[in-house]
Amino acid sequence: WRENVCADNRKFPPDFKFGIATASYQIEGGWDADGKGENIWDHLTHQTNLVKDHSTGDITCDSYHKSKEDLALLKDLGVDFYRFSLSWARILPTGYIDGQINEAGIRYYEDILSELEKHGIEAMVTLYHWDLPQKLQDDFGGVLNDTFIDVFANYAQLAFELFGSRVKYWVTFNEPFIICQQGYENGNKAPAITKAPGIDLYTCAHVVLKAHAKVYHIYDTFYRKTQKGKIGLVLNTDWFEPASGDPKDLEASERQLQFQFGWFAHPIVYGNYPQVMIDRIGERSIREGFKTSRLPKFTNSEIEEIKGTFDFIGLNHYTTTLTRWKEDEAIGKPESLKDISVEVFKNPFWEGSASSWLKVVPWGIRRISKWIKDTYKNPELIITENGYSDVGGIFDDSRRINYYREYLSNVLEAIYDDGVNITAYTAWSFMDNFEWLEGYTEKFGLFSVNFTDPARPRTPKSSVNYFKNVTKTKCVVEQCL
Ligand code: PNW
Repeated sequence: WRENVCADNRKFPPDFKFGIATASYQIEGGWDADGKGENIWDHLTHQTNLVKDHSTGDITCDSYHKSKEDLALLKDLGVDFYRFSLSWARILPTGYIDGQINEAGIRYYEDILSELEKHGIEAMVTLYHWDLPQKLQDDFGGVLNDTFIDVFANYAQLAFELFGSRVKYWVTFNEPFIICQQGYENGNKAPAITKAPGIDLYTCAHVVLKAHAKVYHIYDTFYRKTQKGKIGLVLNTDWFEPASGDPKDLEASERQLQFQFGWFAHPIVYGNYPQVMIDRIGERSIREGFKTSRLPKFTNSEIEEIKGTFDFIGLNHYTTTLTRWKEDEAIGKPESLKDISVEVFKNPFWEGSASSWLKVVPWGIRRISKWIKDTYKNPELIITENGYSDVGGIFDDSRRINYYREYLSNVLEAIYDDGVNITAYTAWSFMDNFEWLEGYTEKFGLFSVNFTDPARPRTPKSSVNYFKNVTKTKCVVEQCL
């Protein structure tokens, strides 16, 4: 079948784009350099023992001081675009627009954008990849408070003003599911507040969705015409494969997808949460003794405001999980997993990676893409992250090459055989970096970084050559050269 994939008509379309991704806290370092403010990840890594190897992002890849060098490597990779995020507290140290504006931070991003422009690489900029200014967390509880909406909108508008003429794609939030579910339910991400399971995560999502919509409209109304970019939201999900052909397992798979992807996709496409979430959370809340649903309600005008707020949907996809129907959980202390009530597990035969959750299941990316096409009226879909982790120190990373080849080949099938409107693909990640609570124990980079050397030298792994061939030939197998 590989020859097949290699045939001319199986190349990616001529206007299909390839990019590679990073996030500010994971690569920049310079955590307090030149006036940058503290953010919730600085706070978590300095004040808690939650990171596995007790590491921090204080220096990490030191990209704050090495961006010229990094941009040269990007140029050499041949990517069409670079996906990176802005460190909010580097631009606005307190998070507020009426606080101090940090010129050094602005210059840092301006330099990156001019280098990209010089090299003919487009910019995809994420406004929020999890590093909230700590002051906003302290002052009003961050994303749990409606105050966040205007504060975020002011920051976003500043970013449009400063950088928008050179940004082709804007992303408001990276993975609201993770922000809310891990930040406020299981404690796997900052601010790791787990006081109100089954409640806070839904409040968080409600605020994030309203903030997203507000910023979409600001861009749409004031900047789109002159800046000519696109703006969207990045959502993460596994493909959830039914464990059997039993209709109940199909129902479980669909419910799991609705509670994860639909939680955010349904509002931005149709204006409100998926009915299955409204029904199940509402009903359980009442039985638990709440007066109203733990899932907040949008007003009619909010529904109108949120509906249609995307030019593209970004998909971060890494792996697949099996789902099996199970009996609804007994009523007790609220918990979001009880709201879903689906059994999830992995096939033990699937190839693993350095991340316990990441199994190599290439056909999953084709199925999730098709599901999104069918469920959300065939939106423009951009794969904003996809990648494979190892433990580091592996330069001949044939497992990673295999992962990319097989996943990309399934993306081709999604495009040509299923008619999914996928316009771009982004590999995670440009270089090894700080993998959140896993610290430096899981490495996703195409470039290796030596974290024990103060100069943080970058070394290409074999996957760099592979990816170069892909960007050059738009084909996933070597024979296309
Ligand atoms: C993404 N999951 O998060 C993030 O956007 C990156 O910052 C991160 O480094 C990368 O994936 C690798 O983990 C994810 O549970 C978090 O399936 C969780 C999952 C997937 C992606």
